[in-house]
Parts: sequence; C-alpha cells; structure tokens
Amino acid sequence: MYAIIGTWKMSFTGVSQAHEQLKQGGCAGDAVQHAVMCVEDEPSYTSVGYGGLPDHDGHVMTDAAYMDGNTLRFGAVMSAENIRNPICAARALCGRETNCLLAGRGAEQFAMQIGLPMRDMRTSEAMKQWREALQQENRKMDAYNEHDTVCVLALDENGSLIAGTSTSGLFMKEPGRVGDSPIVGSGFYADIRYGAAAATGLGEDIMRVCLSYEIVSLMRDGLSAQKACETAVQALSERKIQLGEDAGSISVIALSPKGEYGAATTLPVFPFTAGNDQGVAIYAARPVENGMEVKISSEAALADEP
Ligand code: SD4
Repeated sequence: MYAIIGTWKMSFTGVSQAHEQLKQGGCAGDAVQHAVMCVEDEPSYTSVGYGGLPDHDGHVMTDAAYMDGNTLRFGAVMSAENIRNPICAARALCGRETNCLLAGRGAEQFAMQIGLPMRDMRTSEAMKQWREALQQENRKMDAYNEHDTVCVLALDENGSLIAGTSTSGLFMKEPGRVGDSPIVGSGFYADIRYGAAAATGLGEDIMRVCLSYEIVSLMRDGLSAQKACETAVQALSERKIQLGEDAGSISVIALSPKGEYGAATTLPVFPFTAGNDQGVAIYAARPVENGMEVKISSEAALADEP
C-alpha cells in the first residue's frame, strides 16, 4: 500500500513523478522531497521556492518543514534566504535531537555547510511585481491571491508516513514574518498511528488552532481523514465567525495510515493532487450543503485555479 497527496494543481507534476517512485518501491521521504522540489524549482509558481514573491523589503524568504510520522521527529527552516531547495534543508534537520528548527542566517549556514545549492531566489518577474506593489498604498494581503503553500503527505509500502511543506509565505509580508508552514502541529503533522495532515491558507489563522495537529487528533479519535479535515476546517471557520471575523481562507489535506485521503476548504474550490495504487489524478474539493464534495477533476476544469 502506498499513497501520496499534495496541495494545489501545481503539485501535479511532482506528485505524479513521486507516485511513480512509490510504485517502484521508493520511500515516502524521497517521494515527498521530490514532489516538493519540483514546485520549488518552477519559477512560474510564485508562492514557493525560486520565483517566489518577496517580502516588503524585496527579499524572498522561505519556510519549509519535513516530519517523519514514524519517529515524530521533524526538521524545519524559517525566514531562510537563498537556499535553492528549502525542503532539502528541512529534511536534513529531521532526526536531530536538538537544533532541528533553524531560522534565518542559521538555516542558511546549515544549508551551505551540508553542501546544498544556494541561489538568488528572485526572478525579474517577481521583482517587477514587488516594485508595482510598493506603489499601491493600503494593499491588502491575501493568502490565496499570490501565495499558496505546497504540502505533500506520502505513505510507502514499508509503512513510512512523511509530511513536507514549502512556501515563500505572503507576498509583501513584513520582514521576519513567519507563517504556519514551518511550525509543527500548525502547518503539518504526522503520526503513523493516526495519520498525517497539512494546511495552506493564512498562517496566522492556521496557527491559532494548531490545525494540522487538530486534524490528526480527530483521526486518533476515530474520524476518517476526510471527516477529520471537514470537522477541523468547519470548527475553525465557525469559531472565527463567532468572534466576529470572516471564515478565513483555509484548505487542508490528510492521509490515513491506510492510505485514505481527505481534503477540506473554506474556498469555493480547492484543487489538490493525489495518487495510490489506483493511479494519480487532480481532484477538487468544494464545500456543499452537508459537508465537502471531493471529486476527480481535470486541469481544464480548474484552469483558473492555482
Ligand atoms: C503562510 N500558509 O505563510 C502560508 C501561505 C499559504 O495559501 O499557504 N497561502 O501563511
């Protein structure tokens, strides 16, 4: 039994290749790393890795994490500049007893010490958008307009369960701002006993309820991956509404130790990609009256979605 799930349509190429690796007996760690790297390396995805949109000062600052659900160990980097593949640094930190979450200069030094490729992550297109944004006063930051995190969860034939995330965070964020993606329990969580989960959307909201840990806890309590995603997302949006706020922009994915997927969203549609021994496909999750509709979709039907 093997399975893999990744956020957004942009994960399709990487998830498809990683799915093939899993099919050939590859391990979940390599599958997650490969799928995330494919998104990090593609400059047209402006929310992850190379080509990511910069912070207010014009720096592309990345956050990434990697968690092993069999050991509960994780590694993460935050506010890291110029690490070509932040997911590789996060994976290399996973397994350490201490110093497994490194920020800024420390993360960059670590990446260089272990020989990871470094590069200027700014593309001319990203800098053009940054210059334009500087001209717009009172510009509202929107987690989904310009920024989506790639999150990948994978389970391999040997029963290894891994979670990975990577993002350049919000476009025009304040220097030093960190979202949920490198924060264990918020942007990601994995425990082989119950399952794995990861989140995308406004990190400030996701962190308020440790959303990924909440989903895995619901799976521990017996909910399916799908029901756990729906329940946690609904509870967060209801609580926000109770507090006089809007429901927020949140999407989540989950994977059970049996390889069952789950996904939920507060958006009209949330595309994600998933594969198992039945094949790999692009899906769309959509809120409906009694919960969430999750269906295989086509790239064409989701042409306007990330
Ligand atoms: C963050 N969660 O930095 C990320 C951004 C994101 O869709 O996923 N946006 O808050």
